Amino acid sequence: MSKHVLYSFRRCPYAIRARMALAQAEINCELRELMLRDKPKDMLKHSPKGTVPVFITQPGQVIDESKDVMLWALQQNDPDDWLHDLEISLQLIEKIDHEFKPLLDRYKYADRHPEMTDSEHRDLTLPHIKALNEKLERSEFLLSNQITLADIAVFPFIRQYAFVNKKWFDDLPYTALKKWLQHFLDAELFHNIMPKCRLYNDGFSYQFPDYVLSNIKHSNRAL
Ligand SMILES: N[C@@H](CCC(=O)N[C@@H](CS)C(=O)NCC(=O)O)C(=O)O
Repeated sequence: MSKHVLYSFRRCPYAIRARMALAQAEINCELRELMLRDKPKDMLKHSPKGTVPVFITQPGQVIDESKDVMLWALQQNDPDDWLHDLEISLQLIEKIDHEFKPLLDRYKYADRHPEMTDSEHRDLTLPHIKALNEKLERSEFLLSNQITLADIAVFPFIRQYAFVNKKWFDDLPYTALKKWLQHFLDAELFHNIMPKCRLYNDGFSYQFPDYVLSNIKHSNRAL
């Protein structure tokens, strides 16, 4: 392969955290935007499990877990030392990915889980939200006054959570968490990785992180 390749879906929180780490590390790659209902065949050939993000390094190593893409990127270049307190970051990410995320999905898609009411689903998420807020009352970011991998990995999920019902979220008494979320929503890094993209399956890809559009003229090409 002539350059690194990233298969991504703009709104996916896992893909957002991967793009933020790749941009922070100034890793250049070809970004291939997809729709989850129409995944590129060449992505599935490399990663049959069919989740995004999928990152393929220039020598051809397939990295198809968002946390691993973040780690790979920051191990190449970590200008602001996001990898400090790595063990604690990884523990928090584990908790968010495996405990909070399933509850977030149930809250977001409560109609698919009629065994409980919307507000009962939402109530189950609150201990996690409260715990994050308590951390952020102690320091500016989740682990300290410096950004770590944990902040970048967790932020896209809290963003998703907040926007399920923004009015309700804004009325929560968790001021520290809301301030932290706003910090990342306003960050240049976040804005830089969120442009709307045309689809790889329609023949387009982008130079990342600059988002220069290139027309690749063919879709589903073999890598
Ligand atoms: N553990 C994976 C999870 C990635 C994931 O589940 N991504 C979602 C999109 S947000 C996905 O690709 N789902 C597959 C589908 O809906 O077909 C990671 O961290 O990369």
